[in-house]
Amino acid sequence: MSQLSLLETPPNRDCSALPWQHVRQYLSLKQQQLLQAEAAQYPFERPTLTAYGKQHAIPRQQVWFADDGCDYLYSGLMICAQPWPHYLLRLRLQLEQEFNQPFNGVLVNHYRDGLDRMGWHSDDEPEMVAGSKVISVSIGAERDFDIRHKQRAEQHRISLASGDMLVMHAAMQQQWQHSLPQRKKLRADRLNLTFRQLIPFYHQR
Ligand SMILES: O=C(O)CCC(=O)C(=O)O
Repeated sequence: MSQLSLLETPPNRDCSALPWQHVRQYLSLKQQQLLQAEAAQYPFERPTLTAYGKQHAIPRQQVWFADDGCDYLYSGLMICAQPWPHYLLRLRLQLEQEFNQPFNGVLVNHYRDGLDRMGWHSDDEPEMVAGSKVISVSIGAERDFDIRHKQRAEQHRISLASGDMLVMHAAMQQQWQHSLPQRKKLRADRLNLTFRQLIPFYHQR
């Protein structure tokens, strides 16, 4: 555990000033079931990354669904866009109405159990539209989601349960990093969908 204060609900401060919002139970049970069943057919991969001269497969499975021209350079890897599956497309349309923002890509991460994880990062790739929100939706096992400030010693923990949504405003990616820590005893799996707005054909320009 780091020396930083880990705050479930930050006491004595105006939470509305934080650039994220946790919306519990945003998805209906039916939506969760339909998306979970659909995900059984998603073409998940575990791409290999090179770190400190060593190659290793990422500690989770992932797939990127997006419009034509919205390939994504993520952690140094070019991920080609797959066509939108039915229920994911329906959720995209729902979110576009809700937030009045286009979401032309979604990264789906599948954490097979508590050993699967994601390290500290910000969703700040140059092909993402400046000022756009990233919407995260979780299905399956409840997992901790950690957020730390890039400059000051401030850290928060949110517990994301099945059906929850996390709205990440643009300032979150500029000033904060996030991660999904390992939970060694957890046996259940979890899906996370992050809907993003990319500049189309960014990598073909
Ligand atoms: O699984 C999560 O909740 C985190 C996903 C994430 O950080 C990302 O897709 O960039």
